[in-house]
Amino acid sequence: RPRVLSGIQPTSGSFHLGNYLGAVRQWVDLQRENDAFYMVVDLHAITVSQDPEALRQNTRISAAQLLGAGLDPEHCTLFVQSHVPEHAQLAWVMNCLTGFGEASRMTQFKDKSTRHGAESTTVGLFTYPVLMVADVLLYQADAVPVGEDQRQHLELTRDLADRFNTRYSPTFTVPEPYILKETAKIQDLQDPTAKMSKSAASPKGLINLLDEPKVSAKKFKSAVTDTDTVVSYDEENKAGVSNLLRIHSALSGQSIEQLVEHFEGKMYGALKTELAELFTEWVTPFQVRTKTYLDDPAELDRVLGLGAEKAREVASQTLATVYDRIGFLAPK
Ligand code: AQP
Repeated sequence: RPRVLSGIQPTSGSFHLGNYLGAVRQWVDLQRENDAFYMVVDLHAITVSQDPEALRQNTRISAAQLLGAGLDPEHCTLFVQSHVPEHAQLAWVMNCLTGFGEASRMTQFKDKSTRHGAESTTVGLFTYPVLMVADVLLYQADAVPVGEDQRQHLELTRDLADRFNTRYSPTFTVPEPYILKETAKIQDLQDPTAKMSKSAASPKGLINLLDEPKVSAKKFKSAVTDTDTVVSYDEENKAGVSNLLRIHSALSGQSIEQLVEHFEGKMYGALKTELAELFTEWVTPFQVRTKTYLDDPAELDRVLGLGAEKAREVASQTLATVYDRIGFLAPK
């Protein structure tokens, strides 16, 4: 079976709708037909400053949301990145194969370091993409389900896998991105030219999955659109409406064409109201399921413990091969 791997940061407790539609939903769909490894990437989270207690709690909340979204530990391996030390170990090796200029071209680093300012930009944030390279290559993943914002990091992953394979000998599977066009980039509801992100300029643009559904419904209803009145799909001139249509389509399963027909003669308000209802219908049971896992921390820890064990079996083998290929003396 093909291998898939992906991860999500435990940085803010609640996942947002972009995380879910862009990534997590695909993880759920892929878990049955693939050998799937999914993780909460706490090593990535500390590239920006984290409160220790909040990080621990958010790691649990993240794992609970993944289970609430439909990951089934019987069908996938779910674990916490720091439970598998090989991630940090392979990242060091990969750091030593990455050009400084090559790493400097990562646009997400440029964006984030500008946002944080030079003083609070860490070297960890700079090498974050290389840690991601290690995450993927450790598991010999064939496909990596992520949102569009991760495409460049996956290109780097492919380049470094090739480089290692050429310099030493074929060792790593060169992975393919798995990015679904329709949901690759969910936009901010207040600024539809920007991607929905936890570091949004205005909290009104961000749909948090663990917020009261009423709060999110209100945000959908006050989403920024345009001065036209016809519901139609046009990413360039009607970015807001197009974003709402894509979210609707993802949640309802109807195609954009069907939706445009359905909203013919209706105003933007009808689209927003329907979307708020659809979201509430989906998110309410999601929240209930997430809460059951959060209320049973012993079970959650058991699932994560088993996941880490399964992950280490694969990761330790890859790392041993890598150490051997690069010429590290084996300990006796
Ligand atoms: N707006 C989005 N549309 C589609 N996919 C998205 N992803 C994130 N935002 C969108 C995808 O979600 C997965 C997890 O990403 P992450 O761990 O980087 O989560 P995050 O830090 O919460 O992402 P943000 O909100 O974008 O935060 P910033 O900008 O502060 O880092 C990934 O597969 C990602 O592509």
